[in-house]
Amino acid sequence: AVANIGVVGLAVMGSNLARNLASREGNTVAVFNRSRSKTDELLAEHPEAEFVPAYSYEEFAASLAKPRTAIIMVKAGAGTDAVIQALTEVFEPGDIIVDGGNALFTDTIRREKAVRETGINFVGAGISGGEEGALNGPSIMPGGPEESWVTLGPILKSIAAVAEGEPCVTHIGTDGAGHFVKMVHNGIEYADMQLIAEAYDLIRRGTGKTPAEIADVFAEWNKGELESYLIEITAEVLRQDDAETGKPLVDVILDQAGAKGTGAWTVQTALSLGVPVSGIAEATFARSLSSHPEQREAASALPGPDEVFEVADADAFIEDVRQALFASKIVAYSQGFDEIRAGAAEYGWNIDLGAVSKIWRAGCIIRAQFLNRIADAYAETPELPLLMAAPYFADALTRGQAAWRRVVIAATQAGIPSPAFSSSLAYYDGIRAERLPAALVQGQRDFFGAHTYKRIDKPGTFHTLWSGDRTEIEAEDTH
Ligand code: NBP
Repeated sequence: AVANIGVVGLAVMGSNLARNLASREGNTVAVFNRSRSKTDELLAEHPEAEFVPAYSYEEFAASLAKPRTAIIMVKAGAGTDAVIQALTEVFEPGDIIVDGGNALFTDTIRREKAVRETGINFVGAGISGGEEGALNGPSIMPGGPEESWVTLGPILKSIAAVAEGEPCVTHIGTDGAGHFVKMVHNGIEYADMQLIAEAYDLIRRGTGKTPAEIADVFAEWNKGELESYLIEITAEVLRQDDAETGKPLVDVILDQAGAKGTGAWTVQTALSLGVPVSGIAEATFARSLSSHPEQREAASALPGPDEVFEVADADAFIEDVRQALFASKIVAYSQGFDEIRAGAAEYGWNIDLGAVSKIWRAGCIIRAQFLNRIADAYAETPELPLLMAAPYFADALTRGQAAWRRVVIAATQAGIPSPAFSSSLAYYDGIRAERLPAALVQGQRDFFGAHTYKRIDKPGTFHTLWSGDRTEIEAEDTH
């Protein structure tokens, strides 16, 4: 037993993670893959790394020092269950099994409970950053039992991305907390990407600028408060020309966005928790809408506005769009953190929201300076009820709201879809409203279903006898 850490599953993510681990001082990495060929390929292609290859689960277990620690990087779902089953047969109490795949957090809760029965520790860890991150330093979101963190912490810290001297990994909470937070990270990523795409579309259609010219706009924005990896790569994509046609690449890419499901999970979970993540939901739906060519064809004859959209002052419009983008982004992140807060309350996780924002500063797709401001807000007020109401964000929204409204009005009048911009603004106006028409909805519910209502002027629960003499009675609370 010579290895201190093992990796099971040597496809692109697993082999890159194994190479990352092997490159760090003090690690000896055992590797195993179901089919032998991937293990042999990894060994042949990377003779510089000192791997300890295993060709059976028994050999793999024997090569690991105790407590044995293994990271699973296989296709999420049945593959993960099969590997967990096999490892629990060859591991012993006190050993640690880490699932680094993209598991649904409820599966992780289920697996943790089952593995715990054997005395083995099970840790579901969200790993973000794709292939490149796995190799050079991902953002890692581990859940699982606290005691596993003693062994696992130093290993994960050794391979994680580093932001301002701090490794992008922290113990998120017990059982499924890590995969939950990774899921919401991906949801926020959907919203951020959709917002950027809407900004590009509005600028292009409003000013007639070419994609390469808009790339310059994004590169400029990347120097300010919007600075982020996603803004940076947007400029790169917009600047790219297609080798075959000479056209901007963005004009030859089919406009149907794919998805692997984590955005949908984020929205489904938010619906169950009763958390309005409208920006993430609209971003997820926007991808679905784009991917129905037959419906888009059927709708293509429906009319839009008659006037041609052309802004009078391109520079002023671009600045408005920048402010609308920043304001909408604040809403998206605020909603995402609200979902994590609600998830933690529901599942009993003690999640440090400031620490979460810090481990997203490097290694993952939504990395940005902006996350420091989120960490500051939670450092100042750990029990912050709503992130966007914290001073830094409230200031930005106060500065940006007029521009935000102008952009949403312009988009609406021009018939340019901006679901994420406009839904974020609707959320902003809803959450800040002194009074909402929810009062009328309660009245309707009481009318047709005797669902009762509360009053603003006295405690208790009430029902109006709608089908009788319409007097009000005190009622049992059926909200
Ligand atoms: P894949 O998701 O393509 O999975 C392939 C691996 O799973 C192979 O090693 C395969 O072994 C193994 N496997 C399967 Br399939 N069924 C198995 C079973 N029943 N028993 C044992 N091994 C089994 O690999 P990936 O793209 O490297 O991703 C790995 C994980 O990381 C996934 O959960 C993914 O969602 C997650 N992730 C991926 C990315 C990314 O950018 N790709 C980013 C973040 C997270 P074989 O060689 O014998 O077929």
